[in-house]
Amino acid sequence: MESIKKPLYVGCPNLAGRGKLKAAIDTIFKTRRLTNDGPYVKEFEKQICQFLNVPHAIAVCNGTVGLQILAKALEFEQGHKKVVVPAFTFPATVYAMNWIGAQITFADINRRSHNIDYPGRIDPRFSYLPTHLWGRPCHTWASQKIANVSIRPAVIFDAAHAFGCSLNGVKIGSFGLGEVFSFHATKVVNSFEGGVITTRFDSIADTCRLLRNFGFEGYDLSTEIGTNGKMSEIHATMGLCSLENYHRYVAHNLYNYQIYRDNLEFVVYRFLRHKFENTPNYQYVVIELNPEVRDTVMQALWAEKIYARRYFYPGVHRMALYEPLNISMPNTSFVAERVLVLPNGTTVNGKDVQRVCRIIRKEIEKWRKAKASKTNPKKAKAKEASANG
Ligand code: T4K
Repeated sequence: MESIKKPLYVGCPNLAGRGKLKAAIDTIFKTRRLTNDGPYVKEFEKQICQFLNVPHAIAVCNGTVGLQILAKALEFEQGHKKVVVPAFTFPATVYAMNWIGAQITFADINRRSHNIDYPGRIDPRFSYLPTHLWGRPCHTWASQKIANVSIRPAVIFDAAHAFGCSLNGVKIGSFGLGEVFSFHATKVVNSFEGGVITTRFDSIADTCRLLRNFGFEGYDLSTEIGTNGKMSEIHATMGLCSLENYHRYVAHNLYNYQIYRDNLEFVVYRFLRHKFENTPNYQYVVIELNPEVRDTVMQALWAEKIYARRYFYPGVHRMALYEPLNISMPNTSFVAERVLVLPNGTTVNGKDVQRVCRIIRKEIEKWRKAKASKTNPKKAKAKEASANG
């Protein structure tokens, strides 16, 4: 029976800990401590440090502002540096850099990893901001040992998708000069809205804390042109409830991912796999389809209220701001024409996944048959006749 159509979304929020959240709201009402580095934010930061095994976590109002603060702390906006960003990412990666006045240089991605390749020798005139797309680590970038804070060119990571993921046993969060996670509603851990900057370096953490709060040192003296990037107490409370349930969320995601993989791996153009040893969070289930059929599959899913997404079509270099530059990113275009992200998370169960897979398989089968009958109509007819007995 496929008549009851429960809508399925990519990124429907994982929710848990309602009782705890209510109790925390009572405390917040009692103490009237709503924001400005309050006790829930401090506790959230402490737990993130423990979870990611990183010495500094600076909670912020969202991932985009987190990227701006971290890049500003490293002076990416100074004219002498250009920042290299992937063309295939959520626009926030790139816009955050533009917003602070950094000069953008797009890099194309690798078709297999969907991340930007390490160029072998990095150019001292640039800073670099790779994204760990879909939570899959930027392997070689992250493996570069950065021993001290004065190392340039600066490499920081957009880790918005990668909370809890690791590379060769090291949790993402301590690579490069710093990394930024998103706790947006759609992420594996959410704080309604929110994000966190993590770094191994004391001086970077200190500057980020200053920039997060208008540059204030103490009550009166502001020493940096900062912004308001603070996380509120209620957001931190939600983050704590989410974090407590992280392993349950990931187990649920993994269960669904395996059903997707069993049903689709040999049907679709490509099923993006995660390396189990990199402790993925499985929040994003990503397939690639032949461009002739990708949008047809998506439409068939949407007709059944299954809101699969073409993230991050058509690539940031094709967004209105950059379109006139006519930049060619062949791998980004190749992948953007094929990718479809499928619903996952705690609101999606195994039966839902089976339903999604059935629709995808059916549409692909239809497309293959139509194609075969176009190229060799006689053979296709004979095949159909023998299949029908
Ligand atoms: N870097 C990367 C690589 C990122 O992917 C992102 C954010 C960032 C940086 C920036 O981090 P933040 O500043 O956001 O912390 C969504 C999110 O808004 C965005 O945070 C996220 N990436 C991006 C991948 O996805 P949309 O415009 O696609 O979201 P939307 O509203 O269509 O939501 C997706 C689906 O989730 C909907 O179909 C319904 C469901 N949903 C969504 C929300 C917000 C719910 O069921 N409930 C909800 O409250 O951008």
